[in-house]
Amino acid sequence: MKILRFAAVIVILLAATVQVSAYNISEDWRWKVSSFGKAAKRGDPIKVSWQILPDTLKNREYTSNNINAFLESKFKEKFVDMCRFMFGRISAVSGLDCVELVTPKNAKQKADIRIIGRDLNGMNACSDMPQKGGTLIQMSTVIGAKWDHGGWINVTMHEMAHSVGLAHDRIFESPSSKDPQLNASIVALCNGGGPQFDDIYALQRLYGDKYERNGGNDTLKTATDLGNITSASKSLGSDIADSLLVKPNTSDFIGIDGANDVDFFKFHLSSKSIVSLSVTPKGPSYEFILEGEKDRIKFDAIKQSDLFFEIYDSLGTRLFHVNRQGMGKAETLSIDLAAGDYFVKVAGSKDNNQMYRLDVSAMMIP
Ligand SMILES: [Ca+2]
Ligand SMILES: [Ca+2]
Ligand SMILES: [Ca+2]
Ligand SMILES: [Zn+2]
Repeated sequence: MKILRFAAVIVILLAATVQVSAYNISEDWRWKVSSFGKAAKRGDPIKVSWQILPDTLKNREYTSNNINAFLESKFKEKFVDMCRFMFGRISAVSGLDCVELVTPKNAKQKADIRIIGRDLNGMNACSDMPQKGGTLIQMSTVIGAKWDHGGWINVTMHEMAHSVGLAHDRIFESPSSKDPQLNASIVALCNGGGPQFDDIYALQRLYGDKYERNGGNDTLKTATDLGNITSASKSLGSDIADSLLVKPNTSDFIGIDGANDVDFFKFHLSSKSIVSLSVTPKGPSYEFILEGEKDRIKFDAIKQSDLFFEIYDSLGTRLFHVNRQGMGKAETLSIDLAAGDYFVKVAGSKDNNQMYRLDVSAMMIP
């Protein structure tokens, strides 16, 4: 992990507005335009492409790129696998869909996120924040020659996080806090781990949860379908834990990403039932320091926005409005419903990202 200490360098100055939240992101550092289209508002999903830029393609003012030649002599396959893993994880846990640009040999097309290698004059690695025209992740093939594969993974994953809009903060009581010099929580446990809680939280604030893709679930008509509900509880958001640590095989993370997000879910009852619903704010609490600041800030992920939910029938008539509890507390409801289709709407009170878990189950009434 020591290598990361020196890798915490980004090209764009972090002088923009800093937010008091347990991550360091800004509206200005979001992918708003890519080769696939536009994301008008914060919380909108977007697709971006990435590639390890062929050595024959130069980029911007940099005349050299030797990443492929360098990797051939080191661990090319493993490196490509790691890039796929990391961008795959970002895509699995947020509305940002990162797809690999695969081009025929000698093609000149460039991806939105491009990884190159060159001599960085003493710097280990750096990345731009998201910007129109593409983002460059630059790895030093001179210093990198001394690293093992683990070192490369750490540094590259960290820069990848920058390339999608995450900046530095420093978290306490977290796996990354073992190294007090590690002034970057992004992708804390990089050794094969991928994005951690605060990374995912930030990614969803910028690009929404994965259900915001393909038109999203902000309306009754586009509700996320939960299918037929039985006595076996159906849950969404089941991977959001009380810990900052996120395992690489988990992807069930949802949230109300701010004032312009509501989440609609549709469910079906095949017979008259007692239906139990709950919406529970989820996530850990911890302390962090923003880059360049001194004061610790307390962050409680379950107290970011007071959630409520509503039930609608198949015609869109509101049947119940449930908001008995305040910030940080679960809302629950148990009701008799006839067979048919229903909708649940989840929303929050503040323009903050509030991750939550939704549980729905039904007991048939004989
Ligand atoms: Ca959402
Ligand atoms: Ca939504
Ligand atoms: Ca509430
Ligand atoms: Zn960095």
